[in-house]
Amino acid sequence: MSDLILFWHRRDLRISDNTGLAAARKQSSKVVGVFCLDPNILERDDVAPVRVTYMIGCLQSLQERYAQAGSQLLILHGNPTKAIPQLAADLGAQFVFWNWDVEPYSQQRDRAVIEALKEKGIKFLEKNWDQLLHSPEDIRTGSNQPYTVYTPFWKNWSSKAKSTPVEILKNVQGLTAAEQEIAKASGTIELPSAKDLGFHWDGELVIAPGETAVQERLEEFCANTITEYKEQRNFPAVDGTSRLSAALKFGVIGIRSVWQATVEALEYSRSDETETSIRAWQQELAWREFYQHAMYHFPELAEGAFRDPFKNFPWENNEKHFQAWCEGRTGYPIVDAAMRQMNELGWMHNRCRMIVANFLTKDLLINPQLGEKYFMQKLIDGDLSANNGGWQWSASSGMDPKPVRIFNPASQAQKFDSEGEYIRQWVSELRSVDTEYLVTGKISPLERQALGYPDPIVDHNQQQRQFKELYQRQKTQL
Ligand code: FAD
Ligand code: FO1
Repeated sequence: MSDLILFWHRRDLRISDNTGLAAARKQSSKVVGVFCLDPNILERDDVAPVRVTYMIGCLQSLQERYAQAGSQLLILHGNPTKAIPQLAADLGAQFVFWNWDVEPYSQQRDRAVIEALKEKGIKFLEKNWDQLLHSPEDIRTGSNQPYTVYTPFWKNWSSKAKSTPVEILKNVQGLTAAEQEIAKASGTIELPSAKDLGFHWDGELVIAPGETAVQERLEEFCANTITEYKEQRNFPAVDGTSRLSAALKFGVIGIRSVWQATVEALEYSRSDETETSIRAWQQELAWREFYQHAMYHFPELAEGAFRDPFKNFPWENNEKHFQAWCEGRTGYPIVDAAMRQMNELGWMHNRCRMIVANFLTKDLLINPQLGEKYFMQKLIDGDLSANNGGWQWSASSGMDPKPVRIFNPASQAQKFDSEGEYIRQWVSELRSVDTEYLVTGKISPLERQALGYPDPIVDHNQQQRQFKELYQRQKTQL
């Protein structure tokens, strides 16, 4: 057995500020990376081509980073519970290190890998958290329970000291030529393209793959946009948010580095407004952790509604309505603009995610799980915990104490796209409509017909009443 440590990357596609990787380097001067293309994930029907395209781009860049550091990133394609222990055994690795994740599938996969490693007498790193500033075990209520409400979670989470970034991988030894042959015989392959894997995305990516692009984006965001985040974050026509979500999902940047950037921005801040804005952005990072902790402690969230009234809710699930929603042809301009943005860009503004999710559940009376899945099929940042959290929040089926929240699409557009800029950008057939009618959606049937834009598929007021009635009925049946 050599002093080789195999480092298994999954959603930490970087060599800088990676706690598990830094621990491996501390223990040995010979560290080799591996990523396993996993059919259990890639063959699911909720994987977005844009997301895999971004992931493969990040892996390409990660291979270059490993080469610069003196080592290699190996690629496997197969079930990781077999392929990872086999490769480690064939290479005579002493240890396999990886960073822990919160998702139910990851728990099951990692336990199986641990069993196989134990059988082969290969050691592993115990539960190392890297993608979170605080592990799910560390943030608990006074009575030692996981939080189910965000505000007290935030109070506790934000009061705790945060770690600073760990050292980048450097001056490390990789495999010898002979060992590379062994790795090949053990199943390592050249990195395929996303297309080779059956994922076609020819559109742009909202963020370029790889560590350098994310670091630049973060720097730029903290130097300019963050100071007005609180004001600007709700306007979908404004580029007022970081667009770092895909990088955070795949760990292309370390969360400690992101946090440190906010701390430095706070040090430079010269006004209460700026400080409030930076804190508002920090709160979004805390939402990310809140939902990940929730998924870790309550994996049943992934299966459906958390609150009882929504467990057997009589959703209408009208297929035509669902299709119209997916395609951005509901006849509600703000909803359609948002859906078209996601279909074309693989990303949607947060305000619009809330609007369309609310519309699907409370106006179309469609099961939020259908919308949740559609989002996963389209988003570059599609992430089980954040997506499920966002959908459960919007459907009022989650942990949120406020029972029923109804959004009026017209008032949302009046408030957040008052000039109709966003709607015009994404619903081009409505470009010539007067702003007042565009935003409120009060466009006559004749004009709609002339412009090739559909009539509203439902009546908001009527649907809202129906939703409330159904909800009351569900509550009284409990
Ligand atoms: P910024 O405003 O710059 O926020 C910074 C980071 O904080 C984000 O990159 C993200 O990592 C995190 N964050 C921000 N808001 C939230 C939130 N509400 N919940 C959890 N984390 C948050 N986010 C995803 O990353 N993946 C998803 O699949 C996803 N699905 C969503 C579905 C619905 C129905 C809703 C309402 C929200 C969803 N979100 C999801 C949260 C949020 O919309 C996106 O994180 C955000 O729009 C990404 O843009 P940004 O990076 O510019 O965000
Ligand atoms: N992780 C992997 O280890 N192998 C993959 O092939 C893989 C594909 C993938 C595709 C879409 C996506 O959103 C994530 C993907 N991931 C992949 C990362 C995944 O989030 C983590 O492996 C989780 O730990 C799984 O629970």
